[in-house]
Amino acid sequence: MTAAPPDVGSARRAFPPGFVWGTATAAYQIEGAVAEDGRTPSIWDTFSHTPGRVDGGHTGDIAVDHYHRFREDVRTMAELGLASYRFSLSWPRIRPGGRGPASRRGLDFYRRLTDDLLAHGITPVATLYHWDLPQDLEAAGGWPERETAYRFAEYAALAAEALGDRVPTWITLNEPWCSAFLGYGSGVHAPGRTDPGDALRAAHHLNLGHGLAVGALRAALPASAKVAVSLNLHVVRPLNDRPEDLEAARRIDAVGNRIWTGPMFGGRYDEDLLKDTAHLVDWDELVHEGDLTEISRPIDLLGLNYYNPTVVSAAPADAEGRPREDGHGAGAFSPWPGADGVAFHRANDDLTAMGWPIDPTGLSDALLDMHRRFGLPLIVTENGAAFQDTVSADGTVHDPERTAYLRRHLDAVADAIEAGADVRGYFLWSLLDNFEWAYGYDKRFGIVRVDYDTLERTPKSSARWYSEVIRRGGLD
Ligand code: IFM
Repeated sequence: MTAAPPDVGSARRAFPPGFVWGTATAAYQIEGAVAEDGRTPSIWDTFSHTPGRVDGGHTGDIAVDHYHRFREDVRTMAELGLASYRFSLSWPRIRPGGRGPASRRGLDFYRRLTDDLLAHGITPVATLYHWDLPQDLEAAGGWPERETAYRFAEYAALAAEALGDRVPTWITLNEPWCSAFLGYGSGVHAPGRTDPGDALRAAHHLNLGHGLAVGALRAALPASAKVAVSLNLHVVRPLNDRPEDLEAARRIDAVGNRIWTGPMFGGRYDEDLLKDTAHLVDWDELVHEGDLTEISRPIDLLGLNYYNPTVVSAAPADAEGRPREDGHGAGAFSPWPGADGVAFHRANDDLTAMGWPIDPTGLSDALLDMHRRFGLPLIVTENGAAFQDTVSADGTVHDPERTAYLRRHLDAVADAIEAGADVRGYFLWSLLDNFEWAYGYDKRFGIVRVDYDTLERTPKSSARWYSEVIRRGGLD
């Protein structure tokens, strides 16, 4: 597939000049090669090898073998006309065991990858932490321990010193809500712990790690480098405007959103959040003097990952009948510490293969809300959908549902831009079908299909559609 010469501006709904079109992936989901070149296990290696944790017993051992096939993947991106590629660096590959010196062999992989991207005119965007904490650091207590934040900042410095000459945009954390609350609260993600106090401690140390890493990145990177964070801010909507439903929405907004944006952009944890969770954690002991200053170091861009809105109400008194579905796996333990009386509802019945309701208005609402509240340039660092793809007899994959999803969400981004939000780019999740965490390989988010027997890649019709959007600079 060869991309036609750019014809930017010819689209009926054109995006601003310079708008960055990209795709996104993450190391554990695609790389494989988990024991190669000195890489040590991460919490996801341990978790996926624990029976019963991941559907089908799937692991990231091979994933889609991007470690060995990255040149083919970069070539595909170039053929699609992508301007940028967001990938994550594997902490246990770059700093095996999470401590000590950087691994030259680990860094060399990312040097080869970024050199190849640049040679094809694709700008690399590196995420430092997409959930693969070195298992040795988990053994020492993991994110609920303060020390982990310091180790993270050291790793950030090592990565930036080695790759800062070729990576212009750095993202500290991807979706820290998932790391803290799915990893240590509901336990449906690695490391699979279920203690609400630990989940809150993890949240603060992820925030601290972010702030310390911003400092480390600024010290190591050229002044022109951009530093960002990717948050999966929840677009929280009350089911009704009953006061108790508004109160449910407030609680979820506090522990889903403001627990990150409060300290990062305001240098504080909001009083209502502290009150909701005071029975679970001693905040005075947890937050040391100077932490909030550290966490609120200015960043250049705010990344939003958006998939669906979160509709909530007060739970009915009869807890048996209370809907528990919140789109993150219905485990026995809640990923929402301090929000016990809250019930979750589907926004509608138009669902992706994840069971997530399709509602693009959430994306425009979130972008505008962030624009108004924080005034920072924004990027959509993830958006996309899993569907049950079928391969035709001639080997092609026609995925009109994914194309429709993408079209509607890009329209929503254009709406937000028109209404004044400063949105600089869109990174489609995901380039390739890949390891979808606790769901294993059955949920396919890629615009490029991967045959898991042969690892052969086939761009789906959505990839060709996206390529055309890029070529025209917008939507028709
Ligand atoms: O696959 C994940 C990604 O790793 C983080 N954001 C959501 C995606 C889809 O679940």
